[in-house]
Amino acid sequence: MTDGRRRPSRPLRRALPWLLASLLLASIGLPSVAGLRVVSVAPEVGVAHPLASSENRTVNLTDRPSFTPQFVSVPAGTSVSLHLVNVGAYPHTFTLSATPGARLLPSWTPTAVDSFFEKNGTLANVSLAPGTEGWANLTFNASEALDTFEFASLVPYQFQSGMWGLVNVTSTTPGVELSENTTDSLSFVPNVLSASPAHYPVVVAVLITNEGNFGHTFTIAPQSNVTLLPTNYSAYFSAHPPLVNSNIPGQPGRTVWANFTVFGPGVYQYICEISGHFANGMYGFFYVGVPVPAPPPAPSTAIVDSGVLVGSAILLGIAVVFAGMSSLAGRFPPRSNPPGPHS
Ligand SMILES: [Cu+2]
Repeated sequence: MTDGRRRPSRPLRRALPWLLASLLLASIGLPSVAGLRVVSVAPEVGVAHPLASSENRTVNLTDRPSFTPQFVSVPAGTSVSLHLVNVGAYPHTFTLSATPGARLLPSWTPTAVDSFFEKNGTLANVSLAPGTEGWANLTFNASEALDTFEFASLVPYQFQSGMWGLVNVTSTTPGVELSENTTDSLSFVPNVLSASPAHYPVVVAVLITNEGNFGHTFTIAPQSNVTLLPTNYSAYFSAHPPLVNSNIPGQPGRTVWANFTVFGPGVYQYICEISGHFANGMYGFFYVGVPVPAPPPAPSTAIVDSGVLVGSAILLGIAVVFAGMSSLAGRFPPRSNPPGPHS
């Protein structure tokens, strides 16, 4: 039996291609295992909460330079104290315009910004040395509902570098009230809204402020837990009319109320229908009566995450089984030869 003599060298040779193929499979599989992990919603900029009267808010003044949060909602008819914290190493100011709807232009020089406030007045003007804190106590009466007031830092060139924000005064209508902003960088700020209504249906009012020159829409899906794509939203909204489709005129400081009714809890996606805006990331999610997912974890220092490890372990296990099977295959007794002509 010549076959019998060769057999001992065969198992490894037979196993090798299986092993290589399995490793290849594993290498193809790893990225797809990683890809299966659901990426959470677009980068979280902020969470708007249902407004509560006399709620105090903290606004951080940073060296980026920026105000965080940049947009603050204050209900009309109440007093709100803004807790101002300079978290940076440079001085900053929180200087709030007294003129509703007025916008500072980024092209203005520091002198022009100063003279605007000198001429038109301020609702608050707090200078903060590095590491210090202060308060701005604000009261808006009912007639100021829907007004928007800009704040900025008067330290030269901080406003021009982006250190500004808006106080959005919302109405006192019952129900859930939220505020939202649209930007020329084609985004909703924040892109995550949340509310925990006590009952359904619930009337929701979103005060939308356009900070830029581009027009936008606030168009929200009527069904919860539907994820729209730039390629299918038109067809979707044709079949399922949006809860609301508000046009936000392209003018800095313009405000529009989007009022709609939500009939049950869930996650409702909203988008801008202006051509190309959704595809550029202009969308957000409204979490109604369900928890907002935790923001994506900070990048891990681990080289691979646990999901990838599990996936590769499974695929390597398959590789070992294949290798083992193929090496054993050679050890099974050969099928009995067909009877020879001489037997
Ligand atoms: Cu848009």
